[in-house]
Amino acid sequence: MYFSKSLIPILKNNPSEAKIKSHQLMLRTGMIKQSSAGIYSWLPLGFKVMKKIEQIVREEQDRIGAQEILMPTIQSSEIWKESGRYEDYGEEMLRIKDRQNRELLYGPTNEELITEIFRSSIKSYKSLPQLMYHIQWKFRDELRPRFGVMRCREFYMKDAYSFDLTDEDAQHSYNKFFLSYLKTFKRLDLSAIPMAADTGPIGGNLSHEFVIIADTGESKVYTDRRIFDVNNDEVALDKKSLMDLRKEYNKYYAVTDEKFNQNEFDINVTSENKLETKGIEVGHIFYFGDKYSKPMNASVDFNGSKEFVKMGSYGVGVSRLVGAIIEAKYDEKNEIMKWPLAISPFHCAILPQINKNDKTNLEKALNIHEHLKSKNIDTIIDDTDESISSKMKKFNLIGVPFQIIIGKKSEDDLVEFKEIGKDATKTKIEEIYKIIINKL
Ligand code: 5CA
Repeated sequence: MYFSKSLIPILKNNPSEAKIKSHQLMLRTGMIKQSSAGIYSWLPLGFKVMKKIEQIVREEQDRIGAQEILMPTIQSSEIWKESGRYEDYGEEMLRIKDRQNRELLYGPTNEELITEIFRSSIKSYKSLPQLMYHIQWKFRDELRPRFGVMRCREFYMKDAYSFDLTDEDAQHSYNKFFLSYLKTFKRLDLSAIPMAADTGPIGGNLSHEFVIIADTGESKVYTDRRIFDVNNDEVALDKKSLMDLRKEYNKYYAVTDEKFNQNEFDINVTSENKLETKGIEVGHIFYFGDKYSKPMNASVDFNGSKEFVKMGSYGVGVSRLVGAIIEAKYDEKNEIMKWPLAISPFHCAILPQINKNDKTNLEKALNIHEHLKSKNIDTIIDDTDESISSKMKKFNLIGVPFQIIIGKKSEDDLVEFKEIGKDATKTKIEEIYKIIINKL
């Protein structure tokens, strides 16, 4: 792919309306473009990153046996009236009327719709548990949309739902998602801490937010520092039973603002382990029993009696994660974005110095590009006539992990090769292929 032919509208300076790093960088590198307040178009660079995140989220849902479906963005008000949330949800819900004057809404979440699907499809306890998820746009008419993709009105979310016969089975499903979230965030190279949280408009009395510590976060959190050691313990993730894993986390105080209690904090955490800070909520899981199944009459037959199913719901902010990863990984001092390799917009950038009358560098770049493409390495050639140093600056800002520089100093099969954030070294092209393939 040629940079000159791609839709990557880079801005010279940080846009003044953006207050936090991720918002600035996403606008500056042309990842997104605002369409109206809290609503964005995703341009190729941003869209690629989001799709890669989405795929990792999807794989980890599939791994625990959740079934992927796709529900619509537009829902009927009827089911929301059944659950009682049509009034409760208030002004955050975007309400629409069709030409027959029927009340519709743009879904802010999907508990009602999935319950409706469940009750009309599943009749026997023998079909439980049922775990379903979808990845779909949501709309919440936030009072103050801000910080770019962090608090939008339209945003992309993975939401999953579990249906079980008993409370105990439902807790097991909750724990499966708990573990699956830890694995998902680990693959994204993030340390997201599960914190006891308020359930808000979703309801229920058990809930965890998964929070990345960051100054620019909107959630205030209070925790025992030792919980970070649990999060970094790979063995715990792989070996512990689900219940043991939950217990491991439960040993340490970690709560969001609404659950905070100074007395409990003082009793449970020594002063050197206390951490009061801010974070970004990238996921949120809920257990709410029969809050929806009872009013909506979603039950199964169990040995002749009718049992309302026990439900939970599990969200990941897929579009928010793009911004959250920037907040966590951006190197402010050197203006370098360090995407984890698995989700970087390109694996490799080839930066040839373009001379008017001599096509040698460009041809060399093309040959390398063809070879990398044949190995499924996602590569872009910057064929513009900018100087090498400005090309390098640009690709540091975008955050492409490997860069091949074909400048004056390049001889036949020797070019400058650098990994982002490190110095360039003269390297044989064959050697470069090996290094990149090894790291992927
Ligand atoms: N139905 C439940 C779980 S599926 C639910 O909607 N949970 S939620 O309200 O907590 O949202 C899930 C995740 O979506 C949040 O953890 C957050 O990462 C993301 N999210 C929520 N609101 C916004 C918003 N306005 N902009 C961007 N992302 C958001």
